[in-house]
Amino acid sequence: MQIETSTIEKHNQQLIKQHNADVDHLASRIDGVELLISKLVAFQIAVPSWALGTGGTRFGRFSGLGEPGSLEQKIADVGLLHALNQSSGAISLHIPWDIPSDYNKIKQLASSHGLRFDAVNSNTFQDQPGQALSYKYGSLQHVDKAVRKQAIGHNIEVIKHGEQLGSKALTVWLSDGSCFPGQLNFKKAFKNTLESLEEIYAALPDDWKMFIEYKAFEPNFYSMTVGDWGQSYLYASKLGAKAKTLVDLGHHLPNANIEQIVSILMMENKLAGFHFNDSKYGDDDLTVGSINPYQLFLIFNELVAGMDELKMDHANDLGWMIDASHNVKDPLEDLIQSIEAIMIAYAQSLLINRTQLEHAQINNDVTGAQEILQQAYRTDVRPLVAEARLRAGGALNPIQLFRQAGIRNKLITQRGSASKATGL
Ligand code: AFD
Ligand code: MN
Ligand code: MN
Repeated sequence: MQIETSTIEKHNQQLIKQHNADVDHLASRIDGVELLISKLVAFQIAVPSWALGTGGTRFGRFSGLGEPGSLEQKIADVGLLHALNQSSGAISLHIPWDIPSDYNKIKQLASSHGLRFDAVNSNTFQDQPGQALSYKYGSLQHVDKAVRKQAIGHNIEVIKHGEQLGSKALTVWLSDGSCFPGQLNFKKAFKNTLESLEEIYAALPDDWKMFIEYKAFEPNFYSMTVGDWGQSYLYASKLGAKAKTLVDLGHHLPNANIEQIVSILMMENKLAGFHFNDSKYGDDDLTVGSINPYQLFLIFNELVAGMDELKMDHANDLGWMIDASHNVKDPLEDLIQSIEAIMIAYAQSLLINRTQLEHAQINNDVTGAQEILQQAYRTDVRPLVAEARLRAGGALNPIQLFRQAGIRNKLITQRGSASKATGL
C-alpha cells in the first residue's frame, strides 16, 4: 500500500499551528537555523531489509502480523516509512535472504518510492540449503581452504548483486571465532581471514568500499576473529583505502567509550559508517535512543566534528544504517522512532558551539565544556526535525499518522496475518 499525499497534508494541517509556533520560538534563539534545517532534510538513514519483520530471540518468535513476505513488500514498507518521514530513502539488502529475481523491476520499484540501494550484506554465518561445505567452524577464517574459497565466492557474488542494484559498498560481518580456549590459533585465524578478505577486496569495483563490521561476542563466546575496532582497523588498514571500519553500537563490551572510538577512526579516515541501535547489555538491537540517548548525542558530536574537519558531506560520505530487530514492537513504529532519535541527536550535535568548546578545552575549563555540550543536548529540537520533514513532504508526526491511518491493519488485510519476513 501507499500513503496518499493528501492524507499526509490533512494530518499536517491539524498540527501546523502549534508546530509553526514551536519552530518560531526555537528559530529566534538559533543562529543559522535555515542551514541546520537543510542539513536535516538532506540526511538519510538506510533501513535494513531484515528489520521489517519480527526478529524474535533464540527462545521463540512471536509473529508480527502483516509482515512483508517478499522483497517487493519489504521495499513497499521502507517506501511507507520514507513517505512518512522523508529520512529513510535507502534500503540495505542481505544476500541470500533478499535476492531480486528481476533487477530492473526491483530498481524501478525502489525508485518509485524514492529509495536507493545502500550497502549489500553477505551472509556466511548460516549454512544455506544445498550448500556444499559448512560454516560451523567459521568461514573466512576456516582451517580448510575449500571452506574459505566458498565464503570468498559468496562475497564476490554479493558484490555482483550489489552492482546490478547500484549499491556502492559491501558490508562484511563475520561470526567467525571460537567458543572455547584452545579451539583456534588466533594468529592463523587472523591471517586466513585477511587473505580471504584480500581476495574479496580485489573483486571490488573502483568506486566501491568494503565495510568491516566488528562484534565483541556472539555467536562465538570465547573469541571473535573481528572482535573489536582494533582488529577491524588492522584488517582495513592492511587491505587498503577502500576498506573501512563499520561501527555497530551494540557490538561493544559494556560501557565502551564508543564516541572515542569514532573520533580516532575518523582521525585516520577509517570510519565506514554506522549500524544504529541501542542496548543495555550487549547486542540487544533495541530502538535507537531508547536506552541511552545521551551516548548517541556524544557520538554525533564526534561525528560532526570529525566530518567537518575532513570537509565531508554529512549526508553522503559515511554509511548510515539502522540495525535493529523487533520482538515486541511493530517494526515500522520502531523504525519511525529510531529514525527520529537519530535525527534528534544529529540536530542537537549541529547546535554545539564548537568555538566555545575548543576554548573551554584549551583552558581546561571542564565545567564549561560540559555546559556547552549539555546546552545543545537539552535543547528540544523536535520542532526542527519536524520542520525538515514537513519541507520534504513528510508528516509532522509520523507515529501519530501511522496509527491514525491504520496502516498496520491495512497491511494485515492485504498480506494476511501469517506472512513472515525472510531473514533470521
Ligand atoms: C549482526 C550484525 C550484522 C548482520 C546482522 C544479521 O550486526 O550487521 O548483518 O546481525 O542479522 O548482529
Ligand atoms: Mn550490524
Ligand atoms: Mn548486531
